[in-house]
Amino acid sequence: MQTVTLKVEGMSCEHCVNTVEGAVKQIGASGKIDLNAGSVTIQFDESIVSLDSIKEAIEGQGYDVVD
Ligand SMILES: [Cu+2]
Repeated sequence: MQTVTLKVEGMSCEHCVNTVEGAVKQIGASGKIDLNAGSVTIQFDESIVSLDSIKEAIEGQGYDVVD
């Protein structure tokens, strides 16, 4: 299990939290969002899902993954 914290721009409210968490969950990872920090801490199993696909899932919802 890997844990990675990503900076994500554009999250501003509880709706964003649900959207991003849902997108991450849908591809088999779990994400915890810190709105104040603008970050998402992701836990995932590399054999199931790649970090790239997690970033794509978040960006697919209209948010920018900065790093
Ligand atoms: Cu929002």
